[in-house]
Parts: sequence; structure tokens; C-alpha cells
Amino acid sequence: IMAARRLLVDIHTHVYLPRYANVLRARRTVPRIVERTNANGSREERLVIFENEPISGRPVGPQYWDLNEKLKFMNNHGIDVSFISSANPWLDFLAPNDAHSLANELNADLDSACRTAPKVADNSSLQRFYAFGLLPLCDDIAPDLLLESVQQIASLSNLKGIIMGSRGIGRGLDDERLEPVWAALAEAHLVVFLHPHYGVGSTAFGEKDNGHVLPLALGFPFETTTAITRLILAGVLDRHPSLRILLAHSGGVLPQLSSRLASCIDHDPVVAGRLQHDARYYMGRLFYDAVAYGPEELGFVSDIISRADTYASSADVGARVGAADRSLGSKQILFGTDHPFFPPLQATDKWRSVVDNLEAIAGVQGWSEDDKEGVRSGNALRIFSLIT
Ligand code: 5CU
Repeated sequence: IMAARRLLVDIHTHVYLPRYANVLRARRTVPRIVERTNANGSREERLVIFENEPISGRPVGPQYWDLNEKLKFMNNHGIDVSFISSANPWLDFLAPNDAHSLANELNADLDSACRTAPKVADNSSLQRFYAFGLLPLCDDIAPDLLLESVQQIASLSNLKGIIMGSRGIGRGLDDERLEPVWAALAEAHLVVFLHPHYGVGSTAFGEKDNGHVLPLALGFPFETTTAITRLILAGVLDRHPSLRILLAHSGGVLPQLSSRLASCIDHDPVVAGRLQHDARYYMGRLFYDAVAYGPEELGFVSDIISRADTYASSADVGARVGAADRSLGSKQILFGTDHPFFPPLQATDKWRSVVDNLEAIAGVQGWSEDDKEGVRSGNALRIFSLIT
């Protein structure tokens, strides 16, 4: 237990653990790691994780699986603590039994990596690593196996939540079969880190080769937006009031579209009848990473969180005027890097993606220094119960 100030805590940072990388190396279809020989005869590993991605994929190396490299990156960027999570596409592509046993092993690997990593300081109880575990989410797995994994993760003290994609067990996050899983996660106080992989809208991306730009800049955030919206519309947040969900990439476009969503629901009595609150209320039930790259975006997300409570019931409508208090909203936003993705193209001391996100936090109008410290560290330490 220690003071929350002047630390930097990264809650969005990934790893392909060695055990998982070996699974990808053994595969002959996507997702996979392939080895190729370059023109100069050198051998290189390439990661291919997206359907329709050229087999050349992208270069990968120890940054992706060696946690000593993660520590070097953290030291270089002044990051004290990282909440590491497996990177996409997790276990989505496996058969249920394989997913279940691999989830078990990877969760144990993660816990042990956190336990054996250094402390933040000699006199600190805080570790450099905590982690989000994995549920064996794959098509049509028996929910009981998911519940077993929730129990395993809850029993591993360095795992503070789970990372999850948008597919659930094949039918998305509004699938009734997931109901006991939400209940178990809420009961175990595990945070669900919701993260995209598949993208949404690729049929509108056209013929031009824009590399990974459209899938990552638009497809990823639209996927997160669709997934969390379906979960909200299915009443999951109403039925599980203590379920905590952290949205990747600052919630995609959900904050921007929340009033439009509310209006569309208002005009659809069937959907409206399923929900206890105006859609804007649920914006305050969520947590958001600060991986937005701009101060205006972070400020806007905090406004949307701040005003959420004024939509708790229609009787509160009058309270809405002037209700946006950025400071309040900042308490649900947490710094992240997305390491090892978005590496610099040329050798450089600091990664541009990290610097951009730190500058964005520093530059939000209306956030006090305390609010900014909160986003950089205090919020994470509070939400993950590492400070009292
Ligand atoms: O660059 C990418 O492909 C990615 C990815 O796959 N996952 C992620 O979290 N960020 C970027």
C-alpha cells in the first residue's frame, strides 16, 4: 500500500507470452507466426493475426514476448507499473478443450511473471507487473469451463481482471449464455478489459491499399463501440450493477454517439422497455483507457462520464444543465500505451505513441494536476485496489 502520486501506471500493454507465441508458431493458418529469410539471408519472424492480411504480416521480436523487454520499455518511459494483458486474438481460434487448458496455463504464467518481477521500489509493496487473465472464450465452449477459469483467475492474486474480445463464445456479448459469466466476474471483483480484434466496417474500406490504417483507426474502435452497445442493450449493466468494464481506446466512438444512441432507443419502445436508464447513464458505469492520442478527445470523454449520473432517472433531467464536470469524469480514465504495438519506425529514445498519450493527458483543459495524476496512476491503483 503506498501513495498514488507521481507514479505512472500503464493499464493497456500487451504480451504474447512465450507459451502462446509457440502456439502461433506451430500453426499453418492465421493467426500465426511465420519465419522468413530476408534478401541478405537473415531470418526473421513475422506476426500474421488478421484475416486478409498479407502473409508477410509484420516483424515481431522479443518486445512481443520477453517481459524483460517490457521492463526496459517501462524504465525508458518512466512507467512504474504495467497491467499486462495477452494480445489479440487471444484464444478465439481454438477448440474448447485446447482453449481451456491453454487459458489455465497462461493465467498461471502471468501470475508467476508478476510475482517474480521486481518491486517498484525496495520499500514498496507495489509490483512492476499485474495482469489481466484470459477466459477460454471460443465458439460454443461450455459456460461451466468459463466459470472455472473465473475462479482460477480470482484465486491468483496478481491477476486483477480479464481481457476479452468482442466475440464472446461466438455470438457476441449480448449472448444469454454469458449471463453466469458476468455474474461471476462481478462477484469476484474482476475488471473486464474489453478490447477489439476483428474490426467493423471493412466492406466500406475500399480498394486502395491503406495498410493497417483503416482497420486500426476505425475498425477497432467501431468494434468496441458495437460490442459494448450490444451488451448495454441486452441489459447486462442493469442486471450486474457491480460489473466493471474497462473500454480500450477510450471507448471507441461510444461517448461521441451516446446521445444519438439514447435518441434511437427512445424511438424504439421494444428496446427502450429492456433498459432501466437512458443510454447516457451507462457511460458513467464504464471505465476508459486514455489511449486517445489527443487532449480534446480525453476532455470530451470525461465530460460524457461526468454528466452520466444526471441521466440516472428522467426525474433528474433538470440537473443536467452545466452538469459536465470534467474533473469528475477524469476519475474513470486510465493511462495506457498499447505497447508493443505502434513501435517507432526509426530508432528513437521515446515512442511517439507513448509521448502523444502523455501529452494528451497533460493538455486536457479543465483537469487539475490532481486529475491528471489520477489518470496517470491514482485511478488505476484505486480501481484495482492497490491503494486504500
Ligand atoms: O497494431 C495492431 O495490430 C494492434 C493489435 O493488433 N492489437 C492492439 O491492441 N493494438 C494494435
